Amino acid sequence: MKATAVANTNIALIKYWGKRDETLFLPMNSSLSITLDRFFTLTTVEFNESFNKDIFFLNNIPASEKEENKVFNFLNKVRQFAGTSLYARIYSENRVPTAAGFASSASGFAALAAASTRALDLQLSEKELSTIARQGSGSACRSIYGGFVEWQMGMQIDGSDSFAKQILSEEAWDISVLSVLLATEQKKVSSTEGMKRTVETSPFYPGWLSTVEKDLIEVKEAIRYRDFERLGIVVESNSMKMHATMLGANPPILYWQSGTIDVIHHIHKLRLSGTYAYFTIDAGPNVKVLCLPKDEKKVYESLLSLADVQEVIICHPGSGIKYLE
Ligand code: 2P0
Repeated sequence: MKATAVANTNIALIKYWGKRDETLFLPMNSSLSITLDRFFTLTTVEFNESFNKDIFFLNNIPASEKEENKVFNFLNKVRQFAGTSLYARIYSENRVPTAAGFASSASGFAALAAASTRALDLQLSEKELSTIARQGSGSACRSIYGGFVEWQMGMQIDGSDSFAKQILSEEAWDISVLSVLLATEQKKVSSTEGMKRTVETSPFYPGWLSTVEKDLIEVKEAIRYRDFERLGIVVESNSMKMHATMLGANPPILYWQSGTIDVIHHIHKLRLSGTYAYFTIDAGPNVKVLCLPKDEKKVYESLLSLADVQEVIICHPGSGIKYLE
């Protein structure tokens, strides 16, 4: 009763920000992401009658108590779903550099959901797997699939209709996602805490909710017609609106550093000079820049010339869950 799965991280083009149910990880709004090809988590899960407790190793060392709690809580949900009380050993390798500014929770819980359910021989559809992965970390439900992926928020109180689906495969449209790493990453408010505070205290949050569905429709149209400029405009605006809701929280949440703002201005300048590049920023100071593959080298080199930029990692659309035998 053992299985190994690999899941890639994803970057949201339309952001998930806020939960309507914290236990079930049900979002306040639908979101849309690209699964990337460069950063992933590889996880092996073994269930055995001889084990007398759960064990979780992360990157070859025993995980912290906080990490264990999140993982074991999730495993309890899988056990309940499967009707088993067997304990497990989990070995996980995160090939997501913390400094890269990608949440490893998306690839982490997608890989854990896939490996644990496969080890228990549950024959799940991707939709069912996505619904389960969501309950480890919201964004994980999108990493089940490759390419362009939409997480439909759903309406049901039990979350049965809140799962992701692929809207375009990774082969169907190649765009470049440049992950821009800035000099320092200060201790930050976790996404989970940040979204809770925003929903509860920001007067701008209703404004976010009233426009996100329109942004989602616009991005889907842009993807359908492979209209990169149309995509970029709405992606950048959606990310800015998410950060505006956080600035209105009490106490306010500001994830940006001065280097973040330098990259924003730099991208605007690139566009004025005729290069179509757009940015998006998650719950941290680092920036992701979208451009067409033909402009990738030029954008990459220009970003490296900025003082606070430490490294730029070029990604492209990647695949969904893979199982290793
Ligand atoms: C996203 N983020 O759509 C948004 C945009 C960060 C900013 O999903 O609480 O680790 O585990 O569901 O999924 C990061 O939050 O949060 C995230 P939980 P998660 O990608």
